[in-house]
Amino acid sequence: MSDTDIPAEIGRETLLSIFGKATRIKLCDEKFRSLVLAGQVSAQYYSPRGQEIIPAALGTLLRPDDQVVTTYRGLHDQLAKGVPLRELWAEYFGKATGTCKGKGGPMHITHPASGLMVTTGIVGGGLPIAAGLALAAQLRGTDQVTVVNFGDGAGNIGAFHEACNLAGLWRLPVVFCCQNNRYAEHTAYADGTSVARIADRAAAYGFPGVRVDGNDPIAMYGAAREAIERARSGAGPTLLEAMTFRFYGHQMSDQNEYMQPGELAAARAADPVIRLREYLIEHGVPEDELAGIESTEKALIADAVQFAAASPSPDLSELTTDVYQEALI
Ligand SMILES: Cc1ncc(C[n+]2csc(CCOP(=O)(O)OP(=O)(O)O)c2C)c(N)n1
Ligand SMILES: [Mg+2]
Repeated sequence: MSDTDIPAEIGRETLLSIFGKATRIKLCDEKFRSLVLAGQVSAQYYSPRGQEIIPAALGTLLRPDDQVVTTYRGLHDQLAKGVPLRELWAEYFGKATGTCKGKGGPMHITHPASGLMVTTGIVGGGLPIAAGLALAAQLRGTDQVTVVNFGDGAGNIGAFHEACNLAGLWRLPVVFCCQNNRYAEHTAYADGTSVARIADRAAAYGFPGVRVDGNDPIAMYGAAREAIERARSGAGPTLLEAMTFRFYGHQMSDQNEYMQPGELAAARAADPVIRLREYLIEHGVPEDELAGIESTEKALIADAVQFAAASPSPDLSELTTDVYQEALI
């Protein structure tokens, strides 16, 4: 086969860009988990391993001035939106050189310069914030798009429904991206959700809902492109339900005993990053080119980890800064 077999609607360069972003996410996740397990970093960490393709596809479509909101399971979304590696790692380490001067940590990454507006630990809390960001863009008359990522469990939170209602009413330029990894903490999707598809809920709010295989880069890219174009053109929101799986449970202490036998092994055997690598090779991309992307990413990550480790912790005097607007104190 040759790269001419890669479907024209995505093309070689876009697929390689998705591979590059997914590789960065996978390698950062592997590095962070190994540092936590070795006791070298102490942090509350929720691995997005297995969910890489969703933000990697979105990230190739979004402009730098578009906006993203994510959750505690957000490393993949932050990296794919382009948060710089050094500042991101420093924030994960709680260092003064981090995106939030070390005062946010992994659960609160914010980097407006790259459009990563909020990371929140409040399940469902990101959706009304994203609706507000989209409303602000609409009022300013820009064509910026806001994407909010959240889990399947968040689809059962009141804030989801309130945000969808207002976004539908005001035709806000927002994409609601539900990363359905089939579990909310230890509760299986069907044990907590009244509908077979979260995407079906969009109909109640008057805009399209689409379920897509979030681990398939070509399908995910196509669905994301349509949703982003809809928002950018002023035609309003989309609820994108991207099906996926998380490889390391809810959090790092998870024993995964609540899952169906064989479910986790099957998901890991279908690793979307490995599958994309194999697809690219089968379609004529030289393995050397992919290995080159991987070794470049490894070197950049090693540099960022070193930078973060060598950076100072925030000074005690920082404790009360950035809490209130200075002029109001
Ligand atoms: C409002 C609120 N309720 C409960 C929690 C505790 N909690 C943290 S993560 C989580 C599960 C959310 O699952 P899902 O939305 O599917 O996201 P995932 O962790 O699978 O990415 C819960 C219940 C919380 N952080 N916030
Ligand atoms: Mg979930």
